[in-house]
Amino acid sequence: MRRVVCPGSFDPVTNGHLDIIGRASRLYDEVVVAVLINIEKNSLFTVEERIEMLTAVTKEYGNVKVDKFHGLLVDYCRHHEIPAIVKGLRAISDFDYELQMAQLNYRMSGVETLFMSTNPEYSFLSSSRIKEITRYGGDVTGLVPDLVHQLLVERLRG
Ligand code: COD
Repeated sequence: MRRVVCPGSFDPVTNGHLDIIGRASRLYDEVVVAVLINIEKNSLFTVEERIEMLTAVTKEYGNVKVDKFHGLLVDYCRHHEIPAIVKGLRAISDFDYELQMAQLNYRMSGVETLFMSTNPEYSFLSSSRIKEITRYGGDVTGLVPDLVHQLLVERLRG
């Protein structure tokens, strides 16, 4: 069975993330979406809330599993015998950061990283911008799944 991991913070999941997850799910038998547990980062949603959202919005793909991890991603991959990571690339700025991480991950473990170019419709999207726009009353319809939109409005505008 061919498996790949799609890691991230997903705070919250956007349509840009979903596009990469959906495309990966057509190439692999199973995609494991792995949410990083990062106690140093001030997150809007808890890891469990993010897992719930991801589980709901990836249900239709049929071969996507959602999990969490802490520590090094390659340790998670080794433990679960997943040979590859898939990442989306939005811009050159992503490339600089992602290339370094991909090379270090390969050096540490032999786990490969595959890059998928972002869908131009979502190339400007990030979870941080989505939170900022929602916080100040802007409309993010069409940029995040409807369920996420609703939860964002509840959390940020009370
Ligand atoms: N279009 C396409 N792809 C996108 C978009 C978009 N609009 N937005 C995000 N993505 C993709 C990117 O590939 C990104 O890598 C991924 O989705 C997740 O994005 P975020 O913002 O939710 O998550 P990040 O960037 O905070 O996640 C970073 C990781 C958790 C993957 C990374 O920090 C990690 O692996 N940490 C564990 C510690 C470790 O192993 N470090 C490496 C040492 S070399």
